[in-house]
Amino acid sequence: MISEKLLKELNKQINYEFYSEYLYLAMSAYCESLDLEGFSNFFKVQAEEERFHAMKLFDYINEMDGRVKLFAIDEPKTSYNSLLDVFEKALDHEKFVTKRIYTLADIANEEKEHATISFLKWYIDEQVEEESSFNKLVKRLKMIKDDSHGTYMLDSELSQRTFIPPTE
Ligand code: OFO
Repeated sequence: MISEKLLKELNKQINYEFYSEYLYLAMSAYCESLDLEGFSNFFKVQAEEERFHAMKLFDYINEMDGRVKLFAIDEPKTSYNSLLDVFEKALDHEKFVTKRIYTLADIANEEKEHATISFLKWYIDEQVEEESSFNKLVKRLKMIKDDSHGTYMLDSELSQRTFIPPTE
């Protein structure tokens, strides 16, 4: 059984993950508005990943005999100044989520809640990957700047991304 304090934060995290799904769908729609289908695809797949993160928490709370609470999802930002702006905002968002996961891990540690400490390890590792992936794309977009050829090359690369549900 998870403590009330930890349960409250885990439920809040479900909301943050669904918000992330929404935010990345908004970013996908922005890229679509620029006719950049590869970038749009990248964010659609990212949104699917976020849904997976939310549902993994949902299932964990149920498994631990806790009560899942779903809160209203905030409206995501829908307009951006450029592709670089989108990716910089996405990277900032991932840094925020990493801090949230660390807060959860701190509470689980304080409460010596070993099952949740073990469960959160997956999210800690996942955040390393998420930040790294956005960081690399921010750097590439800075190199590309206004070069349309470079933009279309990256668009074509990102069109190949598919959602593969993690097995563990
Ligand atoms: Fe759920 O990792 Fe991104 O936000």
